[in-house]
Amino acid sequence: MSQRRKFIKQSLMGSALFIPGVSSIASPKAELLYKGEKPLFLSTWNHGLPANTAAVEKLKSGGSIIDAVEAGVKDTELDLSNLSVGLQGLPDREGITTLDASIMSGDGSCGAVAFVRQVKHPISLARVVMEKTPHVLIVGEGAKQLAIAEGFPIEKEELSPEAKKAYLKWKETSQYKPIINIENHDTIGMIGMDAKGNMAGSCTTSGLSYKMHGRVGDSPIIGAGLFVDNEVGAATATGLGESIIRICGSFLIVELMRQGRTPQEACEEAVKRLIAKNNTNIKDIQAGFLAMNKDGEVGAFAVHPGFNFAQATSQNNQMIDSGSHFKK
Ligand code: SD4
Repeated sequence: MSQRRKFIKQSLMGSALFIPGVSSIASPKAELLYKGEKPLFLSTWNHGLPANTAAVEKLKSGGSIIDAVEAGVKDTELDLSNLSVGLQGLPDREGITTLDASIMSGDGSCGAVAFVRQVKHPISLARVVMEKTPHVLIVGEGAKQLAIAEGFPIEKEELSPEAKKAYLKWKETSQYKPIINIENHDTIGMIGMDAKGNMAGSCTTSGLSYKMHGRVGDSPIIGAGLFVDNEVGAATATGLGESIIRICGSFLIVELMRQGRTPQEACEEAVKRLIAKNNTNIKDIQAGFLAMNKDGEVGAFAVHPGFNFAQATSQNNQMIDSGSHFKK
């Protein structure tokens, strides 16, 4: 069986494992999912497919791996059907859409923005932070000032028709339930490697819908939503940011790979850790991780079923269902 077929046919179910508060789970059987060709891109959720295409195109046209991961998620930032990324994303509880993004290169350079308003491409602003400032993270009004100084257009602050409709509906009850489950997600995290083995990653989101004003999730936190190290590999995350920040999820995965775990084993260990540290309400929390190591081996795992991702080489681009801790 080809590596790719083996990857798709992955079996992740094993014997039962006890986690307090959780009845129906299975212990995963860690296995190497895929040994990829290079270049290689992994992106979260369905919109990862067009994002990967944009990233591969960028590399093919002579762009660097950082150019590629930026171009890839810029595609998602403009996707009007995605209510979790870009200015069309669902707003916070005050009705204001605020964006978070980060970008990182395998040499350790990184930049991020958080709590940004009126900027269509927060990922490009994160890249400006990385390349043109001595800082790593710039937030709020300061990020907007940077955008203006760098010539980014400042958009009118108004909700997209779909986001407005959803917000008005939410306001009927204004229930503050900060959960991300299998119906409520779509942040894009992308990790990639060029033919020479240089790695980079990007992550961009409008965050948790109806969050408190000023809330920042994992996506712009280097080590939580994204981490890349050319010597080892890369990881990115999606899901309830608070649960991911608590375990430094992406950094944890890269460090586990550094200690010899496969990307799949590392993702499974991170999910186990996340469940252990968030077990009081784990039924309501979805979180998923993607990882690749410098040999082009990949891994993916989530708390609950339903987490999928797109995997692309220069030859093909396909959706893959990740495994999960919980039985379907
Ligand atoms: C956050 N991790 O702000 C993001 C949300 C997310 O799919 O991943 N949505 O917590």
